[in-house]
Amino acid sequence: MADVLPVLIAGAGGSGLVAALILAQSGIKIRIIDKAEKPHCGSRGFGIQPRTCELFQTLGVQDDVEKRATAIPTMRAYKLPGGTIPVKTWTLYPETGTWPDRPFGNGICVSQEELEDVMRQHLKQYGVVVEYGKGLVSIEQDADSVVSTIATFANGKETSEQEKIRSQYLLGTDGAKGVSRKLLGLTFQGETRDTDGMVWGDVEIDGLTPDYWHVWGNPEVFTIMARPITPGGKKFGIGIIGKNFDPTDLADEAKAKEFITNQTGRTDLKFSKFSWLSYFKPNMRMVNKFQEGRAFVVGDAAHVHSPTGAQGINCSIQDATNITWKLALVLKDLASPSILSTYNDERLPIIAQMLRATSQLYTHLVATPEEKPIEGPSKDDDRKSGWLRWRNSPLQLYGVNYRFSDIVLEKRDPAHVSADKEETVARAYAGYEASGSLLAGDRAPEAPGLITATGEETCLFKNYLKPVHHTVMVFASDAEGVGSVLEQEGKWLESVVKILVITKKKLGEGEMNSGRAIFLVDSKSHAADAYHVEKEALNIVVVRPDGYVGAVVKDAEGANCYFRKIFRVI
Ligand SMILES: Cc1cc2nc3c(=O)[nH]c(=O)nc-3n(C[C@H](O)[C@H](O)[C@H](O)COP(=O)(O)OP(=O)(O)OC[C@H]3O[C@@H](n4cnc5c(N)ncnc54)[C@H](O)[C@@H]3O)c2cc1C
Ligand SMILES: *[C@@H]1O[C@H](CO)[C@@H](O)[C@H](O)[C@H]1NC(C)=O
Ligand SMILES: *[C@@H]1O[C@H](CO)[C@@H](O)[C@H](O)[C@H]1NC(C)=O
Ligand SMILES: *[C@H]1O[C@H](CO)[C@@H](O)[C@H](O)[C@H]1NC(C)=O
Repeated sequence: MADVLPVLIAGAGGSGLVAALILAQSGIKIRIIDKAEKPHCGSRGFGIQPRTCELFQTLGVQDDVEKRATAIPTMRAYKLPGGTIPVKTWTLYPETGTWPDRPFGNGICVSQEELEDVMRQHLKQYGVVVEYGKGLVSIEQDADSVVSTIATFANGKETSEQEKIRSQYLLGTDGAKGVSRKLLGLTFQGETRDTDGMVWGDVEIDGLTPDYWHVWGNPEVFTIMARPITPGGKKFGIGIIGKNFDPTDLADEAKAKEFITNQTGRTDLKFSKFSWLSYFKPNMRMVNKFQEGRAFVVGDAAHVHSPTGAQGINCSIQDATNITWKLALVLKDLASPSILSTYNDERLPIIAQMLRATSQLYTHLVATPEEKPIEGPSKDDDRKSGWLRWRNSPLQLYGVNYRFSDIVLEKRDPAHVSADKEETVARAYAGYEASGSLLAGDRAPEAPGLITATGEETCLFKNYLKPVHHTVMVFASDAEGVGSVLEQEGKWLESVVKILVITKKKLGEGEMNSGRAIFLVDSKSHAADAYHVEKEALNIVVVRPDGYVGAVVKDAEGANCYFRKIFRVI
């Protein structure tokens, strides 16, 4: 198998690039191809959920993403006809603050073309370059490998030039229109709104202030939107969203401009050339399974949703983080290939529930006649959400959890573990917000205010929780507790398990007996609070590479017990 590539990634959109980056960071050799001859342009999926920002931070790309990001603009709707008198000004999301354990507030906007560029820049540091103009055309599998046939594409057409790539695993990240799903024989069921359609595009507009996300609506027919892309600039992302109205012919520059001018009455607006313009049919579909043999589908290749709720990128990136850490362990022969099936088990219920939530939002995207925009804020109006207000907190994805998963272990709070698996699966997406509990399977929260041995202040996401290793966090009140755990550290493979010892007070020099643990003082108690650590007790929280709590246990043997679920040998 020496000449066999470990992983081939087919498709270099958001999912493929994130998967590539995590695998590259894990030291796994990959190739990533894309049928397109050059990177796609267009803002497309521009809304990034705060949970995604957290994952970007652990990936080490968040600082670069932020440089190209803007805040989600305030929305403003105008009276028709006329189109200039504001009738309502509001925010898309109810203002959410930031907390020590949730450092990112309301999410950000970044054009997908920018986001993908950041990922490509980071990949380059690992010597990985996207191979453009190479499309997957067929897949054959045997027990040990996948053979993918790759065709060279030129001028948008498949040429007769082909290459066969043998790999141990294949990730199909080729998007909604990709072929991997079909080649693997997966079904793609759900709903298409046949009577509806949308047109999206990026264009410079003279005469429109970049201070708002502008909205003109004709109830029950369409909504026209213009979202400022660059602060203080002229570039806008425009959308024409129909309801029982399918604007197929409007994916044409002249027609789109004419329609917008006609319908908004804003004859004063001057449009320049569109840098991107595309027709889009609202689809809400998902595959029946995420894995076939040694091939996996990830991102839009596995599920497409209405753009409402901006879950596409967010969920795609979660898929990618989910499968990659497991693949990396298997390829290093540290975990059994059977762990790969948990990708399907863990993602399927979450995506199914997310689809239901975004479909519901979609229904509310175009205002109904009773929901005519009214002056000023009104609670009732917001609840109906007809005017693009997203109140559904699960959209922020904090609730996504794997409490139901067979590969998590909860030993601290067994009373809270529901014996009813169906019930826990049903809450995989919405979660347990406000239940005041933190159990194995939940999102691992952030904790700032940690002081290193050399006195620097630090936090978990930036420096410690990474997509390339498990993190064992040992919370102890005394040196004895710490010692009892660190005696076992030799069992946890250093390359894929990091150890943090988090104490209230600094331990003495002679009490820090470890060749590898990092000792941190929880100066403001944020870590103890976020992880629900009781003062006197020994608590061990194991965080998975994907940023979820794998285990909450009371002693080192508990941690061993968890690791036996993951690793071949411990
Ligand atoms: C108009 C529009 C607006 C959207 N708005 C939002 C939003 O606000 N928020 C949000 O989260 N999401 C939004 N989305 C969805 C978002 O763009 C997708 O969820 C996201 O791009 C999924 O990433 P992906 O990597 O799975 O797929 P894609 O980004 O589609 O990438 C797939 C890649 O695979 C390549 N490919 C295709 N076939 C092959 C092949 N045979 N071999 C090799 N490569 C292939 C393609 O060229 C492409 O580069 C929007 C999408 C559209 C179209
Ligand atoms: C991700 O979530 C944010 C909201 O938190 C949303 O605005 C954004 O559109 C989503 N992104 C995508 C690509 O769906
Ligand atoms: C714009 O309005 C004019 C005049 O009513 C009409 O002829 C034209 O078809 C309209 N264009 C579009 C794209 O709706
Ligand atoms: C899989 O892993 C990712 C990130 O590591 C996480 O965000 C996601 O929620 C996990 N689970 C599911 C079902 O996506």
